[in-house]
Amino acid sequence: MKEKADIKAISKAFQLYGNYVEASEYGSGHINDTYCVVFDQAGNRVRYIFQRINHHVFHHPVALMDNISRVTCHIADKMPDVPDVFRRVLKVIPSVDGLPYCCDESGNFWRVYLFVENAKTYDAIQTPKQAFEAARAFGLFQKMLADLPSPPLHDTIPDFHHTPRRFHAFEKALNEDVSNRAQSAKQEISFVLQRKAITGVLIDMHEKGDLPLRVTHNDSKLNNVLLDDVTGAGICVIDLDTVMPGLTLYDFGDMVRTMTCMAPEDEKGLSNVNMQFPFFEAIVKGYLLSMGDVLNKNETAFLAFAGKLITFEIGLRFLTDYLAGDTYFKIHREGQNLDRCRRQFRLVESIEEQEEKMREFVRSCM
Ligand code: ADP
Ligand code: GN1
Ligand code: MG
Repeated sequence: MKEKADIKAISKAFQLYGNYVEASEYGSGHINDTYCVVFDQAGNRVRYIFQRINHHVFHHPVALMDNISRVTCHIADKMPDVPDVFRRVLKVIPSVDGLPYCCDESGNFWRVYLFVENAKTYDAIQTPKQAFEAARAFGLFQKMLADLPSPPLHDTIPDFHHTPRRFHAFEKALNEDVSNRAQSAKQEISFVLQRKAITGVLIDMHEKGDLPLRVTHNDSKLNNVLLDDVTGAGICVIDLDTVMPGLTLYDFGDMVRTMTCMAPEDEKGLSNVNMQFPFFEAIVKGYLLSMGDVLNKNETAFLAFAGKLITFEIGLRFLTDYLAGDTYFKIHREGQNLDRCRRQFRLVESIEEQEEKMREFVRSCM
């Protein structure tokens, strides 16, 4: 059991004005602990996001926060005259020591952001317009970071999207079968083994020089972008822990996974899980609107494939975690990681059924 956080005490370590009012757990992320924290500033209620960084997942929180400071300042510097700049990029609140984080007595790292008001994240996509906006926003995020000065960002999780290494981790978990669960996931295991050949495609192309490393988000799922409550515009990309050198196709792939199917990530009713073409068209259009003039021809030609691969990869990670006894992703009920895996794999099948048509659509946009 994780210890309960004394948010009021933590708040004293940050440059915050006014009086602490209350804190509540917030959001549905699988990794960090997020709180919405209210302060009273001379009669105004102001909200902040406090996050305890999961240091079992991110082993170097100081380097991670260095990345986030650089990335957020770089983007903010591009919008000097935009009045609502800090609704468009996360604003890190410094600690009283002037650092972008603080460390509590138990060795936990904390950070604080301004709360972006009048916008929200969605756990499941509802309309193609949302998909267009979210994809446009992730594309713009990549574009604004294309000229980030050296040195390269730290790798906060090495080999994060190295699918062959993810496959290897799966094989290890399967061989060890510590929770005796392999029996209950036979179909999913055979699904994975049949698709080993696709795991190396993007990495191999990168190694041959056909896909460049750029600054990418690497966790570009729908609920990591805030959509404006009034206009519906993709206003602010969040969850910047994995922003580091990567392939643009990783980001596009996770958009396909989370923005082309209205079923939630852990949907049990698999008949609801389909890749819906109008949503795919919307994310291609939104993403290319931002990044079309930056991408090389391979980065465009493999958009549909990337959707399949990254959906497969994340499903594989859920399956691995299920086999390993649910040690990585937060779960709220037993079997949730297996349900998550099944939903991703059903989506992979649906993409396989439509892949040629998806590729054709992308070609028509080039
Ligand atoms: P995790 O890494 O655990 O996924 P996130 O950084 O994605 O954590 O935050 C979890 C949720 O908190 C997000 O999905 C979003 O709803 C909300 N959130 C995060 N940062 C902000 C912010 N600055 N303003 C408003 N909401 C936020
Ligand atoms: C995690 O932090 P969150 O919930 O936005 C995970 C992603 C997975 C995603 C699946 C650091 O993202 O890689 O794709 O869950 N983040 C990390 O929903 O592992
Ligand atoms: Mg998140």
